[in-house]
Formats: sequence, structure tokens, C-alpha cells
Amino acid sequence: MRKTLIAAAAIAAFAVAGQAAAHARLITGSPKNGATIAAPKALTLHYSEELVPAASSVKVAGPGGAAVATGPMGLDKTKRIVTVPFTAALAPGAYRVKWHMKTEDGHETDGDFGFNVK
Ligand SMILES: [Cu+2]
Repeated sequence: MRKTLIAAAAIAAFAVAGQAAAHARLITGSPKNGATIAAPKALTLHYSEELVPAASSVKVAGPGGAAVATGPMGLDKTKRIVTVPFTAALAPGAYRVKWHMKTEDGHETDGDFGFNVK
């Protein structure tokens, strides 16, 4: 009985780890979280998994929380690097990026980070 329980727990733990491994995790981005930089022309976000851009989104809020206009999301050949152009020059201040990514396995993840324009 005890052995059965341990085996079941091990299988459950493995199943959860397997799912987590296939979720889109933000590996690195430009601008970096917390960076203070000159106004960037675009965001570049590098994820751990292949993405489905049609079901993904990146929203940017500027100083005071106002929505920042962005162009269409681009995806590179690896399907893991997203670019989001800004359609106008960013004014100085604090910016917040909220992303929602869907991966080819159908899973969805969210995250956010901030940067400052000097
Ligand atoms: Cu997944």
C-alpha cells in the first residue's frame, strides 16, 4: 500500500514537471526588467518554447498607466523570439509590459516586467 502511494506521488510529480517544461518562460528580454534606458524602438522577448502569436499578446502601459501603441507582433524563425515595435517615440517615464503567451502545446502563461525611459 505504502509503495503504491509513493509510486503514484512520483508519477504525479513527474507529470507536473513535464507540463511546466513546455510552458513559455521568458528567458531574456530587451529592455531588461528594471532597466533605465534611452527610448527603445521595440521590445524583444525571448521565450523557452515555440509560440502561437495569433493567441498571444503583449500590452504596454506608460507613465500614468496609459496604454502605449504598438505595431503587430513579429516572430522569428525559431518561433521563440517575439518583437513588438512601438509606433511612436516613448516619452520619459516608467513603463510596464504585460505579456500573455500561448505555446504550440496549447498551454498559456502570463508575466510582466518594467523598465524606465530616461
Ligand atoms: Cu505547456
